[in-house]
Amino acid sequence: MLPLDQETIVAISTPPGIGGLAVVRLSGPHALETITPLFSSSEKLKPRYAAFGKLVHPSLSEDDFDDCIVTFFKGPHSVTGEDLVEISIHGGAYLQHKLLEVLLRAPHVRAAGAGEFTFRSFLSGRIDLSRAEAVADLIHAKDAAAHKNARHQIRGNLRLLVESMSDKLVQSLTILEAELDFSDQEIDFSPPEALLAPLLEISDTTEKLLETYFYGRRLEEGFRVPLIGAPNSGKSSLFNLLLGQDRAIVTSQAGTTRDTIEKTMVVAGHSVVLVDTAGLREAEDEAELSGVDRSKEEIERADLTIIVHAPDTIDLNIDELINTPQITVYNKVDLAKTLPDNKDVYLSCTTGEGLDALKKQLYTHVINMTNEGVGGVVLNSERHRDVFLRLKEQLSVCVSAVNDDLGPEYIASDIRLALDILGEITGKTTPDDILNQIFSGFCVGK
Ligand SMILES: Nc1nc2c(ncn2[C@@H]2O[C@H](COP(=O)(O)OP(=O)(O)OP(=O)(O)O)[C@@H](O)[C@H]2O)c(=O)[nH]1
Ligand SMILES: [Mg+2]
Repeated sequence: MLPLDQETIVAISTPPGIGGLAVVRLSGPHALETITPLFSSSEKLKPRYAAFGKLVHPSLSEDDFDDCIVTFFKGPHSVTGEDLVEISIHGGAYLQHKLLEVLLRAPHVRAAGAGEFTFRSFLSGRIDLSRAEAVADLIHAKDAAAHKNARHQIRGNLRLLVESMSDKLVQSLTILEAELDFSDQEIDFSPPEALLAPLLEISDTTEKLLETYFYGRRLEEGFRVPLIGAPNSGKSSLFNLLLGQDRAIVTSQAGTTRDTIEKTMVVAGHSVVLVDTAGLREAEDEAELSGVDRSKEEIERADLTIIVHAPDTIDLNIDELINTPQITVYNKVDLAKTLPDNKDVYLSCTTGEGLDALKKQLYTHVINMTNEGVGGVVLNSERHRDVFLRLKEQLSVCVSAVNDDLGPEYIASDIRLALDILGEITGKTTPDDILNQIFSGFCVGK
C-alpha cells in the first residue's frame, strides 16, 4: 500500500457558483498551524466548532480580503482521518486565488492532487475502497436510481456483502488449518460437504451479483431506446413530443432525419436515452444510406425499441432485426380510417392522443428492466465486475480442488487466492497502480 505523506494538502473543495460560497480545505499535520496566523477572530479554533473571523493576507489590508468561517476537525475524527481545516469564503475567483496563494506559501503545504482527500480517507482507514468509489458515483449520479445505488454503496452494502463472503472463506480455511495441524493424527476435520457448501454458496452469490451488472451499467449510461420505423412515420415528431421540445427536424418529406440524434429523459427515476433515427428503406443517396446503417446499429445497441408505424407509410417487417423488448406504436391515428389490431399503442403526434398510454408502457418496461440487486448491491463498475469474474473462476478452482481431494494445503492455498481477489473490492489487496488510477479519476478538491 502507498505510504501516506506528511505534507499538508490544500485545495478548493466546492467549486462555487456565482455569488455562492467556496470551501477551501487543508488536510494534514500542519493544517491548524497553517491557518492560525492567517485567521483573526475573537473565537479560538476548537475541534468541531465553526469560528467566524477575518482572513489575514500579508500584503492586503483586512478590509481588502474576506470574512470567513473556519471549522477545525481534529484527526482522526475528520473525514480524512487527519487534522482538517475548512475555510468557507465568498466564491469570487480572485479571493480563492489569493487565499490559495497565501496557504501554499506556508511550509509543508502543497496543492492537493486529484482525489487526494478521499485517498487520505482511504489510507487512514476511514472508508474502504468501495465507499470511496461510491463517492465518485454519487457526484456523477444523473438520476434518482443512480443516486440511490451510490447511496447504498456509501452506506456499505458492497463492503458488508464482501465481508460476509470473506468470513465464509475464512471459516473454511480455519477447518483446513486445523486439519493440517493434526495431520499426523488422521482426524478428518473437513468432510468435502462442509468445505463445499460455503464455496458453492459464495459462487451462487457471485453469479447473481454478476447478473446485476447489466442493470448497473444502465444506471451509469441510461437505457438506450431508439425510435425505429419507415421514413415519414413520425419518429422525429414522437421524439420531440416525448421530450417536450422541438429538438429534431420534422418535415413532410420522407428521409428528413439522416444522422441519429439522442437526448436523455427520465422515466421512473432512470435515465432513458431516446434516439431518433433515419427511416429504414432502400436509401437513395450516400448520406441517407449512412443514416440507415446507423439506425441498424442503434437496433443492435438498444435495450428497448419503439417501432413506429403509420397509415401513410410502407409497412416494415423488421421483427427479426429486433432482439430487445419492443413497443409497437401506430402513429397518425387522426389520419387512419381503420386501425390494425396488433399494436401496443395507438397515437397521434398531432393531437397528443395516446401519449399517456405510451408513457405508461415506457414506465412499465423500465421497471421491468430494473434489478433489486444482491443484498442491495448492484454492480456498476467495470473494475468490480472484473474482480467478481476472477473470483468466480477461482471459486471453481477451489471446488475442483475439494472434489479431487487434492489435500488441505492445496485447497487452503486456493481459498487464500480467492480471499485476495475479494480483498480488491474493499482495497485490502488492491494493487497500487489500480488505486492510483481510481483516485486520479476524482476531481481536485475531492
Ligand atoms: N396527421 C398527422 N401527421 C403527423 C403525425 N405525426 C407526424 N406527422 C407528420 O408526418 C410527417 C413526417 O413526420 P416526421 O416526424 O418527420 O417523420 P420521421 O419518421 O421522422 O421521418 P424521417 O426522418 O424522414 O424518417 C410530418 O409532416 C409530420 O408533421 C400525426 O400523428 N398525424
Ligand atoms: Mg425524422
